[in-house]
Amino acid sequence: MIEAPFHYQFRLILIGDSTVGKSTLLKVFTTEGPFIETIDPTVGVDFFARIVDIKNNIKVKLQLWDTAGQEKFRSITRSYYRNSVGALLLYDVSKRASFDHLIDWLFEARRHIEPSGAVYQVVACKSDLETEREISTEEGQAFADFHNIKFIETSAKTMKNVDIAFKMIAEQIYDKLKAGKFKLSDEWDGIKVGHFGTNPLLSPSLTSNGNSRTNHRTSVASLFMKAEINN
Ligand SMILES: Nc1nc2c(ncn2[C@@H]2O[C@H](COP(=O)(O)OP(=O)(O)OP(=O)(O)O)[C@@H](O)[C@H]2O)c(=O)[nH]1
Ligand SMILES: [Mg+2]
Repeated sequence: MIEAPFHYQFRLILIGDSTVGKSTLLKVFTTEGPFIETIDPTVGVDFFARIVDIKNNIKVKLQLWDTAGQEKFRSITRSYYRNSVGALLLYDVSKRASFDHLIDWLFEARRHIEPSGAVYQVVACKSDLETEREISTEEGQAFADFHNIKFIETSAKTMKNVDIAFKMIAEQIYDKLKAGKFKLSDEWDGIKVGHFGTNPLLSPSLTSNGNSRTNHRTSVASLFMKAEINN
């Protein structure tokens, strides 16, 4: 299968307590399939991908690493931080503990993501659970403001802000890239120049055409083994 063209590939990692909704958000984002209520905790890490259109007609392939929130997988998931250019920090608006732990997730990511300079974004999940809500929008926003990172509230169930959440972090990374804040190299997987073959930052006249998009999800059995070997 020929892959649809894209200008850049960004590698992102999703972190947060178990059951906040990381895998569900990724499933509805990458398949645009309906929300299905399931209990299926991630084992180690899982991988998703989707091409999104962002500003300036730029197409970005998002490589999305879904980590297990359960403590017992922590040593495996840690090995996936290093090459990321962005991290999404997720909490469940109906679970106070998941919000309280966000600071630990932020420190954990800052400690392990190399090189530094990665973009962080807070994503509040399950905004449809209005009657069970324990964290207000204002409180979530205040946390993000304090740490100087962006905030968005989502629901995988209603699809509220799902696409926007991913485009938002992609645009922040793109803006930093444009501002010369990232140094691309073969040794770093955080940002890769894509199949258009030309760096649009060097060739501003390049515009995208068509509306092609790829969605795919890869089994991670082999990646999982690799993670164990790395540890
Ligand atoms: N009401 C509601 N429930 C959701 C939403 N997103 C996820 N859930 C439910 O929350 C539970 C946990 O979702 P997961 O996506 O498996 O959570 P996770 O963060 O991937 O958990 P780990 O893999 O253990 O780290 C499941 O029962 C989902 O159906 C949402 O937007 N609204
Ligand atoms: Mg999961």
